[in-house]
Amino acid sequence: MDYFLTEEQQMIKDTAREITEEKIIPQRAELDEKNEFATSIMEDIAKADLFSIFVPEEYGGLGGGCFESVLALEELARGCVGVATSFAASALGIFPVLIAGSDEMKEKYLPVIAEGKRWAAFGLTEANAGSDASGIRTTAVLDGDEWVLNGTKQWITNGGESEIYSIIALTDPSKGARGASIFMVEDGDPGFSYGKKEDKMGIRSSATRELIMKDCRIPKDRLVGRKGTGFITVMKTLDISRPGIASLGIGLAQAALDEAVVYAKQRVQFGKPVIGFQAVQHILANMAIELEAARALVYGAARHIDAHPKKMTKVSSMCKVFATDMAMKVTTDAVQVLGGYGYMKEYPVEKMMRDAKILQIYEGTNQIQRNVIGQELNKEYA
Ligand code: COS
Repeated sequence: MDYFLTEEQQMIKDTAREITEEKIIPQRAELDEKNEFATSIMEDIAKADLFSIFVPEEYGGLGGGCFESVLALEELARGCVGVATSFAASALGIFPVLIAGSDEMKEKYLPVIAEGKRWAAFGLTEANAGSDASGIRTTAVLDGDEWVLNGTKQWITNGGESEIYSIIALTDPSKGARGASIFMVEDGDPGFSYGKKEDKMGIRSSATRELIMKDCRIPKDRLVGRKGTGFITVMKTLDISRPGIASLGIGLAQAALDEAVVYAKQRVQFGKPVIGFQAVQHILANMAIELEAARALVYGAARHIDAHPKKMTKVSSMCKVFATDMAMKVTTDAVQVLGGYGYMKEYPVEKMMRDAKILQIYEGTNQIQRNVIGQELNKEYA
């Protein structure tokens, strides 16, 4: 379908697709097998200037919006959701600065993020605080001119690979969510270290590690925005980033559909290519319908968010749920179309199915998204 992209938007899409075809697809199976972070591909993405998409022009970026980011992410995810996740996680890590940081903080971090030479990461989740984001236990106490952070963050995408981390910590534990604040912690800060790299089902070319803060001391001015406003900034951050996860779903599903159609045209059974059988055609047709419906919703949501940044919560969650549930189904169907071959590592669809699962879990499970949508509907009809 024609989504009437501008010349610049088409250029972003084409640039990302070129990286997918030339760099990601040839390496993805090996990176997956070895559980290896795609450092050189991240460098290629930086050279192509894609890290700068969402950074305002005054800080050296392209000044694009949610829609432009979605276009790039979709194309990268066609190649590998692990790589696209690493790219997306850098944006997630720096969104708090964009949303609530001072001019000085923006000046310090945004140009280096736009260049793509340093990556960011987002430290919210803890062992006992996943869906219940306000249940975090990490604390930050002011001691003279420094904040002292203590706590452990779990399953942090880009952990150990990034140099810049936005960390959510309690500055007033008695106030729960209203006592949370965000801090920028940097690789090499005293008392800051990493846990072991996790061994995951999918997105294995992305790195997931613990972040450990033991009397981690950082300068006073690394507090993002005002003390006690961290939870709201976290919620806004997730609102902006969730369409990105949705777009990983559409890129991944597109790749799975492509594989399934090509295979179905080649595979001969009962004397003809299996695409000639209605049973297979219907599976493919449903994959295509659901994918295009998801793409239309994700693009529409991203454009809505760019136009109405104060009204993004519901559409953001809606597109995340719809596109990622779709990706799980479409990748599973692709394995079904390829049959025994689909189950083998020799073909890429088994990896696609493994990669799809995390999309329904991270950046807020799809059950949490439905809670958010329900709460928003409740407010709308009050
Ligand atoms: N934008 C701005 N503010 C928001 C907001 C949003 N989207 N959502 C909530 N808030 C505000 C509320 O208005 C409330 O403010 P006040 O304290 O001033 O009233 C505050 O944030 C707390 O909101 P709420 O009471 O709804 O918080 P809950 O603890 O009930 O949590 C959910 C709500 C479940 C939605 C939240 O915990 C969540 O998103 N969890 C999933 C987290 C996640 O995505 N984890 C994945 C790891 S991070 S990659």
